[in-house]
Amino acid sequence: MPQSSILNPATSELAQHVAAGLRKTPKTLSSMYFYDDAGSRLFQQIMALPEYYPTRAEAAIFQQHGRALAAALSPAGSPDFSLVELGAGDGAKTKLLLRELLQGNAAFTYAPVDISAGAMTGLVDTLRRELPALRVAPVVEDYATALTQLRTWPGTKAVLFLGSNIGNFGPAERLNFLRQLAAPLGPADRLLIGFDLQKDPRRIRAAYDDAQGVTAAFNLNLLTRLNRELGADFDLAHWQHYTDYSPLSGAVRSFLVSTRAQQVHIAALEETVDFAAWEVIHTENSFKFTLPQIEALAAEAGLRVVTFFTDAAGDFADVVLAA
Ligand code: AVJ
Repeated sequence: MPQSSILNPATSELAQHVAAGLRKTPKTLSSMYFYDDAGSRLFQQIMALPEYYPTRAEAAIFQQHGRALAAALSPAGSPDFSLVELGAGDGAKTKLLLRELLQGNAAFTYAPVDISAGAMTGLVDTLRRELPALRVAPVVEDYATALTQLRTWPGTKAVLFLGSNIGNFGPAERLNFLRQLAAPLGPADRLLIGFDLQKDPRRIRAAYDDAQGVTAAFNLNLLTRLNRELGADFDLAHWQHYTDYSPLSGAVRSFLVSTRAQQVHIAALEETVDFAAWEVIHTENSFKFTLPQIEALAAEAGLRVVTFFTDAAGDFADVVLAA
């Protein structure tokens, strides 16, 4: 019997996404699907690259302003406080914050949400070892499902969305997402959102096209995933990673480029897709922001900026928001 993609809901969601995305002009796939276990591991490698500054810049903010951040997030004397982190990944930066919070609030729970089960297992294991006193309630879900859970979340909460994950949304989706995050917030609840800031366009571009080719492997891994999970036959020898940055739109755009005319068969879709020579699949947007843009976005989403934290170099901002 052929491996069934219809019976696995996650795969069938991927199948539907790919069918719709490859019918668009330009062909488009969501960066959400980068994060299978291999993709999550490649992203860990990206975070350690010399060119990929956002992770280090945000870690610098947490190191420098950890105490103030913890204070801005956790209201004094709240008995059942939880820290919900959307897209927790390896949680490396968050650990700095967790340590601060543990010192001040004994009864708090850390609820990391991540789409990758592998990343989550790794995170829970390290937390058990490094912060044995911490209460951890892991959630393996995508953002949309996690947002639904926030509506009925008990107690006071701070919701973290770090690492400039928000940069993956286009303007309309971003506003919609923030409004959804804002809706379940009580007066003591807080949001902490990490925004990568606009800077030297060459530095930004280099962060998404590193010399070692790890980002290329990360982007191309999406095709490997489609080969495995949807029975596609993408030949990786005829695809390349390409990225550009526009200082006007603030968007880094990543593409998979078909280096020759080719056909790809996707068994799970019972479809053959034509690619012209140099045709692209648009796989990711990574938007970069200015502080005034962040203020305007917060206002539009009905949120109040409590505090802006930036690193000394002004590369990155972590913004505490309240309803
Ligand atoms: C995880 C979405 C923050 O856009 O910078 C890194 C993903 N893509 N290199 C980003 C990514 C290519 C990353 N985020």
